[in-house]
Amino acid sequence: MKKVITYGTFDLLHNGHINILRRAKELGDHLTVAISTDEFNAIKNKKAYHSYENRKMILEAIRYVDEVIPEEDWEQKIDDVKNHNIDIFVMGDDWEGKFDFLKDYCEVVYLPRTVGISTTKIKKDLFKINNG
Ligand code: C2G
Repeated sequence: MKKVITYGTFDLLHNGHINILRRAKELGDHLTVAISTDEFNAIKNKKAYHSYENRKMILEAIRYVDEVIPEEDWEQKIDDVKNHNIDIFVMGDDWEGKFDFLKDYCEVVYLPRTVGISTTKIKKDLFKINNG
């Protein structure tokens, strides 16, 4: 069984998230998603609208996702790859090159981001709608 992993906050789920999850799953048979905890988001200077528990529940409902684990720090990826017997690590190409250290442990694949959508854009657009 070919196992894939990807990481992210996945807040305010949108088509860009679904596109990367679908393509990641298409690379193997099993997809693990490591979702940033609320505490790790604070380290990433991100404030998610949905709590970790709700983001986890939402991701677990997606057909492409087989397992959800917490992402608590920047240092856990090598252990995650080892402990979960991961064959392929996947991230959007806004992270191109940032995780090449994992090439010693698994295949590293950066996939093109979906253009025109982001959680930040959603928040900005909603602010404009609600504030004229
Ligand atoms: N993504 C995408 N297209 C978009 C928006 C996001 O392909 N329009 C991808 C990102 O490239 C990432 C994943 O969706 O691979 C999750 O995006 P975020 O929730 O923004 O995750 P991020 O804050 O980049 O956290 O250790 C890695 C970090 O946890 C990644």
